[in-house]
Amino acid sequence: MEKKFLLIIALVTAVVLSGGVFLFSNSGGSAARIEKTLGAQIQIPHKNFDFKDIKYNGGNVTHAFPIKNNGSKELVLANLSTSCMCTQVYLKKGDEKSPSFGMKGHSAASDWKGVLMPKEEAEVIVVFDPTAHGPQGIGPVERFVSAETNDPDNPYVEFAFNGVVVK
Ligand SMILES: [Cu+2]
Repeated sequence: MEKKFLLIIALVTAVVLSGGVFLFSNSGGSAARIEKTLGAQIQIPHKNFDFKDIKYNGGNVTHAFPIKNNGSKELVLANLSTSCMCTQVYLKKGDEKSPSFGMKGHSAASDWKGVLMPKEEAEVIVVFDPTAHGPQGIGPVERFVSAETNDPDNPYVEFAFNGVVVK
């Protein structure tokens, strides 16, 4: 009888503990920390894009913003995030894709960092889901995505896009 009771206590404790661990891991890791690097220099040919008409039923639309490390030291990007839950962002370098990041506070913080060697190029890819806001989301949209960098002159960069969601 006493053994059974102890077993139950052990089981309950195990469940509570694993639940605690799950909750903890679900609350997200810590954001990446970046040190400014003299000689890292991000070059951004364009920071704005107009999708014009975006068909509500046409599926996600994407745009690639090219970036380049124009400096002499490694360029680091981290803490990518978007202004809204309808928008995702990731970094693409050749065939390599970073994880996809969403709206700050709505997705777990990530310590992911992307590195561009001197003269290396990459793309900041934005993905917009025109159905994310439902039929009420028809009409003009304006969103932005952002990233932190180790470029002392551009520690925070933003890319914006706009368009009109149409039926
Ligand atoms: Cu949105």
